Amino acid sequence: MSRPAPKVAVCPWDHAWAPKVIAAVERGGALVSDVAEAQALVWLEKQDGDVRSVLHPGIEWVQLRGAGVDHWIATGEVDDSRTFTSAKGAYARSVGEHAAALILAASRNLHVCIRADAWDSHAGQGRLLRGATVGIIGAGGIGQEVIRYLKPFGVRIVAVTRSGRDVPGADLSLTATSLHEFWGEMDFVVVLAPAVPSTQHLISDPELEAMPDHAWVINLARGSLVDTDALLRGLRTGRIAGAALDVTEPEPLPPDHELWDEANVIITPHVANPSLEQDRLLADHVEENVRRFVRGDELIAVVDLELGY
Ligand code: OXD
Repeated sequence: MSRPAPKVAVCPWDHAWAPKVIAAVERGGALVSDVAEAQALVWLEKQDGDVRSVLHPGIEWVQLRGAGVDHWIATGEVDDSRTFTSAKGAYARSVGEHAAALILAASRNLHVCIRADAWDSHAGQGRLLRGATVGIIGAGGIGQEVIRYLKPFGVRIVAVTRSGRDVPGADLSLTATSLHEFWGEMDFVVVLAPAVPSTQHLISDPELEAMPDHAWVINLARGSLVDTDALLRGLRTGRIAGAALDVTEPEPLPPDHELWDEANVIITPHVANPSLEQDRLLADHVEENVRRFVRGDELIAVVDLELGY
C-alpha cells in the first residue's frame, strides 16, 4: 500500500506567487494543507517575514524562495531542526542571461553611449569579445549558464569552484587558492560565489591591482563579495576599466552613493532574477522538490549549514 500523499502548506497563502506555487505543489503529488497540519512548507516571504513564526515540530522540510540563503542563515531562521532547501539553480538562466548582457554592454561601451548627449564615434568604440578571458568565480548552476551564453562569442573561460572540479565548457578549472596566478589574465571577472565568511571581500585591493587595467568586474552574487571602497579606488586610479553590479554593498545603494557618479559603472538594482519570472521558475523548482518529497527521494538544493549555502 502506498503511503498517503504528504501535506504541504504554502505561506503566506495570500502572497502574489501563491496560486502558481500551490498549483505546483498539487502537480508534484502532495495535498495543499493548512500550516498546522503540514509536513512541509513553502515559504514565500523574502526578508520581511520570519519563517519561525509558522514552524512547528511536524514540519520536516521548508522550501525557501531565494537562491542565496545568507539572510536566512544570518537571522537563525535556517537551523538544523529540519531540512531547508533553497531555490539554488532555479533562476540560473535568468541570472546567466543578465551576466551575458552586462558583459556585452561593457565590451561594446553601451554605458558610454547611453550616457552621451552628442555624437562621439571615438568614445563609443567597443571591442570584440572574441579571445577575451572570462573568469567565473563560483561556477555552479548560474556559472554554467554564463558559459553556455558566452561560449559562442569565442571567449576563454576560467572557472573557479571550491573543489576545482572540471567545469563543463571551461577552458581551465581552478580552486580559489590557485586563482592568484590568473588575475592578470582576466578581461572580465564574473562574481557568482555564495556569500559566506570566506568570500567576504573576495575582490579587494590586491585582486584589483593584479587585474589588467582593461578588466571589468561583474558582480551578480552578493554585494559583500566585492569591497566597494577598493572598487572605487580601482576605478578612480584606472587600475581596472569598469564594473557592472547587480548587487552592491550597501544595498540598496543610497541615492548619494559615489558609485552612481562613476562613468564606467553599470548598476542594475538586483534584478538579474526578475520578479516577473521568479514565480514561474520557483514553481518549477517546487514541483520537482515536492515530487521528490512524495517519493522519499533526496531533495535538490538542500542548505548545508557548514558550507553556509
Ligand atoms: C536570490 C536572489 O538569492 O535573487 O534568489 O539574489
